[in-house]
Amino acid sequence: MGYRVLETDDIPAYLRERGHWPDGEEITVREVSDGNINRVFLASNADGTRGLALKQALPWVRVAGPSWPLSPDRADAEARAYEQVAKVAPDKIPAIHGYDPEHHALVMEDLSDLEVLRTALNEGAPYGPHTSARIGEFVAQLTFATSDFGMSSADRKALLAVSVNPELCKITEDVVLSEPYIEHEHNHWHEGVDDLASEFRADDRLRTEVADLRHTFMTGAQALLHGDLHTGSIMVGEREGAPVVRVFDPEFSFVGPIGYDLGLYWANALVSEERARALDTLTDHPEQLRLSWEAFETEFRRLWPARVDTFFDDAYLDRFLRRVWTDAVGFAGTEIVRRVIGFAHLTDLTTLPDPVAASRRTLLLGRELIVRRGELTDVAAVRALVDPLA
Ligand code: SR1
Ligand code: MG
Repeated sequence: MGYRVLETDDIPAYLRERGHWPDGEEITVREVSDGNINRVFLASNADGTRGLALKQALPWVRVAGPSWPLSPDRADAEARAYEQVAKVAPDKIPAIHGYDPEHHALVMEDLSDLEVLRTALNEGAPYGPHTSARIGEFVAQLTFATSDFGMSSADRKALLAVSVNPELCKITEDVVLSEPYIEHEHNHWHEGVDDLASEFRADDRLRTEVADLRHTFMTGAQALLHGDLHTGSIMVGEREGAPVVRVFDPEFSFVGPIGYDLGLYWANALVSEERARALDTLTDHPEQLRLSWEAFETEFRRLWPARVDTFFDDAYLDRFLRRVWTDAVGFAGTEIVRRVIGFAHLTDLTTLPDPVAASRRTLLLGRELIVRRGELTDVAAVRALVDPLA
């Protein structure tokens, strides 16, 4: 394996050795691994006044085990992404205390006073007053700074070179952007959507549109992305009476099309909407598209006058943002589809007493977003699509 995989009992000594914890103070550690890929531990002292999170990359996909090997170097991509975000949006990520490339381990702020956005939404909570606006700003701040608008041409080429993340990009190219549309052993689905899964695999128009989005993902090197910006990569809560939003887990980060980050957020909001409809609870989810897009666009336009290359004129900005929008709508569709008939499903749907009706609506919505993205030119058009599917 080439490096030490840390177990719960190893963490206290590891944190002390690396200077993250004072000698002599007791440490309690618990494993809280929840995502598909890595392990996460939380360490705290006896009275809870000190806490840290440690995330380590295993040499395989955690939920699949050694049968799905994956280089732990992905942790380097995550550490690099945090470094970039820290320059432009430090208030929207956890504080990073150190990265250990030898053990592929990140030590960072313990966010356990906050809640994973997906968990909160699944419990019927609202998004919180500024969550989607912060997410839109996050995407604008990170992507403007790392685009050809925010960096010199030479600096951008250097960023592109160090930010390649081939293994994790390949996972997205496979599990998000092709496997759900072909026969593949990774795919699984509820028998209640059997017919739709077959239809999607036989739908040539859908396949060509997904191929187009996939190629945009592979070639559209617009800016550094988070790369996996779903509601399980966002923590929300309150500190000192003020709302707090933190984005984490940027291990899929690479230089790609900006619409991918927005699209993932939108897709997960729209899946939450289907859950809410099934349970007859809050349905403020489609509104999150408007809130995040408006914040993204406002922030990107605010930053625009500082662009380093003024050959890009204001009319080009309008065109660029329209492209980002259309890409985002299409990528939202692909994220929705893969979460129902691909490898990694969402608890939003799987924990419903009867997931079939919501899953069917979700799949149909995903297909519409993909194939009709060119005509869905604003939030109202997407909203209008959500309702008639009821
Ligand atoms: C094999 S990894 C499956 C999914 O988990 C991650 O969170 C990404 O969303 C990836 O697509
Ligand atoms: Mg993740």
